[in-house]
Amino acid sequence: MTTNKYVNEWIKEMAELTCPDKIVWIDGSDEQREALREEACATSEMFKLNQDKLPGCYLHRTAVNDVARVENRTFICTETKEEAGNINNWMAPAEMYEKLRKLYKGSYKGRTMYVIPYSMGIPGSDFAKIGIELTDSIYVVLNMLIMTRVGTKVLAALSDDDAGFIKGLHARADLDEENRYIVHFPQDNTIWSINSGYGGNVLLGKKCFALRIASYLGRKEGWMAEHMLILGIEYPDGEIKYISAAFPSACGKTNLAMLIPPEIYSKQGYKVWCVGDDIAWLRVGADGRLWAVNPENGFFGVAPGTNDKSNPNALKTTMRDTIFTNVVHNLDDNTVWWEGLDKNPPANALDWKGNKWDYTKYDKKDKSTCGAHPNSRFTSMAINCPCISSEFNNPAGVPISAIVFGGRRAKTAPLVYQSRDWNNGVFVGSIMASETTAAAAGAVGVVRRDPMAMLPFAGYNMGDYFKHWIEMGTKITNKPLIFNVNWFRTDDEGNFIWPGFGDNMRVLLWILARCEGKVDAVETAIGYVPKAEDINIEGLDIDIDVVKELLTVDKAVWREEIGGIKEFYAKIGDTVPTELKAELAALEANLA
Ligand code: GTP
Ligand code: SPV
Ligand code: MN
Repeated sequence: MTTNKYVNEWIKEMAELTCPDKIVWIDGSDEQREALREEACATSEMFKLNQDKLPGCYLHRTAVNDVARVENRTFICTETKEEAGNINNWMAPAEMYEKLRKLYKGSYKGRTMYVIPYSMGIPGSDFAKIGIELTDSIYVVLNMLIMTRVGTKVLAALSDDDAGFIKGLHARADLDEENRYIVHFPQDNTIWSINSGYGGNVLLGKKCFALRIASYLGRKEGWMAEHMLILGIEYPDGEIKYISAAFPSACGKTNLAMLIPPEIYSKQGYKVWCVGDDIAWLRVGADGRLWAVNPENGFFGVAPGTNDKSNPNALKTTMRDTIFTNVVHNLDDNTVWWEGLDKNPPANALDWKGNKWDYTKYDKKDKSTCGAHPNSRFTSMAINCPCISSEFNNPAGVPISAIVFGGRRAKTAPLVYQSRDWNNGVFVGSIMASETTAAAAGAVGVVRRDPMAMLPFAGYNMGDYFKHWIEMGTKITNKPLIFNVNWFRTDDEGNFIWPGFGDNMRVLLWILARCEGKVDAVETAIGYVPKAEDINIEGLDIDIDVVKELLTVDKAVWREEIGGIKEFYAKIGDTVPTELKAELAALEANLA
C-alpha cells in the first residue's frame, strides 16, 4: 500500500511480534467498510440496527470490565521520569517495551491485523499529522473510519522519507484488566495499547495521539494540543466569533459545542456553529492571533442525557452512520435507548450487558439498574451534524477570541469569571477542579484537580505543560481572553441552579462582549465577574437574585481551595512555573 520503508519495516516487525493470520490495509473505501460491517455482524461483534429508522447504524457492547478509560493503567514512558512528571504514571521505555512485548507476542494468532493509515487534521495541511494504527478489532477500524480521515489519501500525503508518523499498536488480547496497558512513548512516536476494546483506550488517534503525543510534540514545536471544544457564534449581522473551551470528560463540551440558542436570540438571527467537541490543536497565526483546528473527523459523545431538548443537534447527528456502544437495545423496533433520551424506556429490551432489561426496576440512585452504561457513547460523523461549521474542513482553522475553562463544582466557582490577563488565565486553568464522572474507571462525583481538563491527557510533565502555556502567551500578540465557567452550581437540595445547555449562550455572549470591550464587570478576589443585570435572563424562569447568587465569590470557601491548590502544586513539584506561584500568592493575598 505504501513505498515508505519506515512504515513497511515497522509493520513487518509488529507482525513478527503479534503473528496475525493475515494483514489487511484499510483504504477508506465504502466497499471495504461495508464488508467489515457485515463481518462484524456475522460474529455478533456488532448488531445492525433498524435501517429504516437508523440508516448505517450499529450497536456494539464492550466487555463488562472494559467500559471507560483506565487512568491508573495509562503510562507516559519518556527516557527520564522527570520528563513525564509526578502526575503521570511512568516506567523506563526499555522496561515497558520488554514487559509489553511478552503480552503482544502471538496475540493476533488466528486473527487479522488491520492497518489503518489515518490523519489527524486535513491530510497535507500545516496542522495535520499522520498516524498508523495496527489493530485486531473491526470495531476499532469502523470507529476510526468515523473519527479520523482514513485511507489511501492519507498515505498519499506521507512522503517516502518521512519517518515521523505516529505508530500505534492495539491488541484486544484477552481483555484482561490486570494486564491492560495504555502506553505512550513520546520520544519514539509510539503508542501501545493492549487488553482493552473501549473508546479512549483503543481509538489511538484520539486521546493517545491527538492529546498525549500531540501535547508533547506541541511543546517541542511551539503549538498546543488541548482537550477543548471549538464553536462559532454568528451574530445577526453575519459576523462569527470563535471560542474554545476545556471542560473535563463528561462535563459538557459536546453539549456546548452544539448548543441551540434560546429563542430570544435565534429569532434575532444568532446561530451557533460546531467546529469540534473534544480536541483542539492551536497555533499562532501570521496575524499574531491563536488559530484552532479540530483534528478529529467525528464525535465520540456521551449518550445518556442526550435528548431533543438538551442536545437536539447531537441527537440528529446520531440518526445515521453511527456506532452506538453500551446503550439499551430496543428489541421491538431494533433501535437504541439510553437514560435521559425520553420518558419511554422500551419494555422489550436488552441492557448494555446484553441481558434482558426490566425498566420498572430502574432506580435513579442505583447505577447498576441503568439500561445504558453511564459512559455509553455514540460514534458519529461530524459532517452529519446539522450545526457543523463551514470552517470544519478549513485547513487554516478558525481564530479564537476567548478560551473558556470550566468544570463541575457544586459550590466554589461562580457561573462565570474572567481572568486578569494571560498568565492569570493560565493560573485559572491550572487550578481547575471538577467532580469525577463515569468517563474514566473509578469513583464518580469526587472533586479532583484537573488542570485545563488535561490531567489524564498531558503527555509530559505538568509543570512544563504550564510553562508552555505561559510561553505561548509571549508569542500570541493578539491574545484570546481567558474565562472560567461553572454550569453545575447546586442548591441545598442538590439541584442545578443554572438551566444550562442552550441557555449557556447567555454566558457566552457576555464573554464575547468582554472580548470586544462592550460590557463592564465587577472585580473580585479571583477575577472579574459580570454585573448580574448583564447576564440576559429574558425568557428564563429565574430572577436576578438567582443570577446574583450564581455570581457570588465566597471568600471563605475560596480560602479553603488554597490548601488544595498548594497540595496539588507541591505534587507536581519544582517544575511549577514561578509565574504561577506568584499568581497563587496574589490570590491568597486577595482572599485574606
Ligand atoms: P467527553 O466526551 O467525555 O470529553 O465529555 P463532554 O465534555 O463532551 O461532555 P458532554 O457534553 O457529553 O456532557 C456530559 C454530561 O453533562 C451529560 O450528561 C450532559 O447532560 C451534562 N451536561 C452538559 N451540559 C450541561 C449543562 O449545561 N448543565 C447541566 N446541568 N448538565 C450538562
Ligand atoms: C473523554 O473521556 O474525555 C472522552 C471519551 O472524550 S474517551 O475517548 O473514551 O476518552
Ligand atoms: Mn474528552
